[in-house]
Amino acid sequence: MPAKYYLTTPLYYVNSKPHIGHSYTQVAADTLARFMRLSGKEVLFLTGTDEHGQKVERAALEAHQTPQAFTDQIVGSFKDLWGVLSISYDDFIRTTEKRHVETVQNVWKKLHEKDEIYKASYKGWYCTPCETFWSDGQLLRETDQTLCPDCKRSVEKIEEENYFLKLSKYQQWLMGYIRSHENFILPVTRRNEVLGFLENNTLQDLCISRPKSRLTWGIPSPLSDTHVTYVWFDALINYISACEYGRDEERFRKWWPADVHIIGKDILRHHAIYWPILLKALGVDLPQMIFAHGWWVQGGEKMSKSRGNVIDPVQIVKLYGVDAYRYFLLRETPFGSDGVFSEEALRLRFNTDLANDLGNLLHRSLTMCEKYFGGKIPAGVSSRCRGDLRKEVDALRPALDAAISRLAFSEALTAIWALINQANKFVETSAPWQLAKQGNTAELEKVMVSLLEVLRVTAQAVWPFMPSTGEALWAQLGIQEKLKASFLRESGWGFFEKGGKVAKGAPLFPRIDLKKS
Ligand code: ME8
Repeated sequence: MPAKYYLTTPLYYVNSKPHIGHSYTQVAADTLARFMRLSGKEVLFLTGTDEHGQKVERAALEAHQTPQAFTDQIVGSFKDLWGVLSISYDDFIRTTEKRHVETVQNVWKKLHEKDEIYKASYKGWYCTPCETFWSDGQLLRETDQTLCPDCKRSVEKIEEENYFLKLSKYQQWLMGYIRSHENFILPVTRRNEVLGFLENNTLQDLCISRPKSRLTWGIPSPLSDTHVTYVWFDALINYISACEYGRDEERFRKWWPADVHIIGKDILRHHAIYWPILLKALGVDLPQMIFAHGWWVQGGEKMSKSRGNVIDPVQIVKLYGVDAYRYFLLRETPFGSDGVFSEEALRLRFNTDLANDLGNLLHRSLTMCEKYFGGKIPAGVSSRCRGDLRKEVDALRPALDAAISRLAFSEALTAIWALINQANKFVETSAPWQLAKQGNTAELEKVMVSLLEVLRVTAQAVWPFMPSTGEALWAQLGIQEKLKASFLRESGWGFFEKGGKVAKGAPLFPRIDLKKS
């Protein structure tokens, strides 16, 4: 039985179309999923949409549509974009689906049976854009306005009868859990942030319902005819409803706990505080890891539709191609940090890393293979090639494993590019053109096969990040077997022992003329 790997993304609100920020989480999750599949694991990659709540209900109203018709339409734009970006998700869950609605209602009942829920009056504030409750002391006060401390927009005063989850009684337990599980919240700055918050604040119990008099677009509470489920309580449960919690014990045991929830740092509190406590109260294991990545910022602010500073990923992909876009997102900024999206920086990376380094290595190697060997890869040579390049190739896989296990995508790409650049230098230092002139065929063969081994391992290593590029490299090397198969070997070196025949194609990344664009 192969080991399993279960990873999730947030469920995105369907109040508007996706932008670069959403695509960032998807590309990272897709890369991780592909890497795990390449490593032989059985993967469940879950994504989807968060469709209930006040924000979506209002957006539907503004569009003069029913919430269901409105959400059906926006879900399409998410799925279309994931298609454009080659996102290989295994399951797409919508919080309006029957499987999810039933699970949420089941969780309500179980928590009630365990005496983890009670009813009380709620007096406080509500931020609709964030779908978050705030107490008096948490708000930002600016002249005559009362603002949400997260998004700095106006909040509404509310007083409602609601149901609450007993969050506060688990505060000490959660602090102990986070302290004793180093990798539970990553990166470490976010872990410290959560611990700092728990050390300096007393947790309030979590309101988990909204009265129907205020909101109808939600999952009905099985405990009351007059309440629907609070949208965050609804949405978080998707991570267990997708693997059939309470519906199919075997499937649930197979996949849960999740190996990683990938989220943006904006929703850290919900995932690192509410979610673990909800699971603890329910008697279900916690996920292995919650990774909160940074934001793409524009004009000093988080990129978001409501701030009007979004960039449409489709336009970028049209100009530069999907693989260059995916590469840029994961290479430019360490995954835990904020980044500034700039086309200028993308063009530079395109010409330098993709066209000059990778494109050139492929082109010159295959050209030489054609020129000196008529495109035939010399057989029986690979095992005789020793030296630095082989050492680098052997070291790449463990380096990638280490980086990817910490979701350090940029570090992983840096390691791959170190190998590519080493190979480019090797061409200069070994000067195959002189070996050819001297008639030193034995040495020329070794140089040639070494370069092709590097390209072969590069094809596999870049595939999770840039699937079409990995496959194009593979095809140009003339390899018949599936790209996946040999990545599992201890050392990939020796692949071309039997020889082969290259199939040089068009350049993968034709340089962009920076003066023209
Ligand atoms: O919060 N930079 O949905 P949402 C990087 N429905 N990532 C960004 C980003 C940016 N500028 N903007 C958005 C919700 N994201 C809830 C989640 S989960 C059970 C419920 C990404 O549509 C990032 O992953 O507001 C962030 O956490 C997510 O989109 C928020 O999406």
